[in-house]
This record gives sequence, C-alpha cells and structure tokens, in this order.
Amino acid sequence: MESIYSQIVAAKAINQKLLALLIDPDKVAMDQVSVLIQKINTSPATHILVGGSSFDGDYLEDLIAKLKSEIELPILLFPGNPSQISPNADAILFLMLLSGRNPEFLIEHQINAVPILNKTNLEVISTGYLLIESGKETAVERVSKTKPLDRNNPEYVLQTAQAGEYLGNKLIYLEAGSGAKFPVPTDMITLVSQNIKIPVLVGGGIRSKNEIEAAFSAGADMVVIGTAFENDSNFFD
Ligand code: 1GP
Repeated sequence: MESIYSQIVAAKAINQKLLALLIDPDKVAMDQVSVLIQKINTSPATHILVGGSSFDGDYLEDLIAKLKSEIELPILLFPGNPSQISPNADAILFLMLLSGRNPEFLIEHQINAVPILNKTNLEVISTGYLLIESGKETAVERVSKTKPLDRNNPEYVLQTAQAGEYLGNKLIYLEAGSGAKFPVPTDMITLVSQNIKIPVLVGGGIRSKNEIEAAFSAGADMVVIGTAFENDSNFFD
C-alpha cells in the first residue's frame, strides 16, 4: 500500500487540497464518539489527526480503535508527548518544535518515543512544527514553555521552515495554536509554501469555510480544523 506520506506528496503534486479534522481526546467522551464518527463520515475531511497538548493517554487506544473501525480515512497521531502514541493509528506526525528553544520538544520527547514507536507499525513522518504568534497565549506555548515566532516576520518563519527542510523534515506545520485568536497570516503561508518543496500544513484558529479556502489559496496543502468542528459538528453541512 502507498504510504500516507506519499499520498500527501502526490496530492500536492496535482494541487489537490487536503483537510484534516483534529480530534482532541481530552474533549471527546467515549459515549459521544458514534455521533462524531457519523459527522466525520459526511464531512469533506481527508485525514484525521488525533492528539492534544495535555492529554495523558488514558483511553486513547479505545478511541482510535473505534475511529479506525468506522472511518476509512488515514488516522495520524499528533502527539503532545510520548504517552499519546497508539499502535492503532496509521501514522505519527513526529514533531520537532522548531520555533521553540526547549530541548524537551526539540529532541528529548522524540528520543523517549523511540522504544514505544519500535513496538508499532506506525509510519513515522518527520514534521517541522512552527508555532506562530496568534494574538493570545495558546496551549502549545503554555505546555511547551516556548515563545511563538513573530507573525510580522514571515522571512524568519520561512528561514525556520527551510532549516527544517534541510534537516530532513518531510512536512512543515504552521500552527497558530488551538483556538487561536488569529490564524496564520495568508502572506506567511504563501511565502513559506512557495519557497520549500515539502507539503505545508496550516492550523489554529481557522473558523470558517472562507478561512479554509483562504489558507488553501495562499498555498496550504493541508488545513487542520479542530475547535470549529468540536464546537459545531454541523460545520461542514
Ligand atoms: C491545533 O492546528 C490545530 O493544533 C487546530 O486548531 O482547534 O483552532 O482549529 P483549532
């Protein structure tokens, strides 16, 4: 079977835009999962991300097993820490918080994740993760104890993304943070996407279909929606 990463690259090559729904296990009760699954299955989503900044993994296995059994889309882990790794998913975004200067999120969690990952068949997708300042402190900033990149300095954001590409990252994720006041600026998305070859994911604070379209038009290959769908599962109707 073609890898999830090569599917993402193939979609980029033909300008087919991808939409990921982020499921935060902290915010989904097991007894609501069936309704959520119905909504996901009638949405335009192409991928499911599962993860959150603070979740410590209690019923992750059950949640992902259930999602997997009833949804055909690829399920990618988007972990805040190594306790959020489940063998039941298809792949993991193996994140390096390139915007921050906290060694825990640049390399320590990753080293600790290896023995866990080696017991799974998860496809590991190296992802440069860049937190962009978005109008208020977000959970990523709080949990990682790092500062986001200046939203008014797209050149430096590009330089960081290019460093990630040179280091071997396979994806760049421009993140405003969950529930961000302002999403990643579209001119920043354009500058980054036009100057790196690897696919660009954009998420955080995207609340409307117009904002999704704006991110796609600016050059995002995949848009990630969390809060808007959490708050209104009819968002795509
Ligand atoms: C957060 O980018 C994702 O990591 C999604 O953010 O919850 O604001 O959609 P929202």
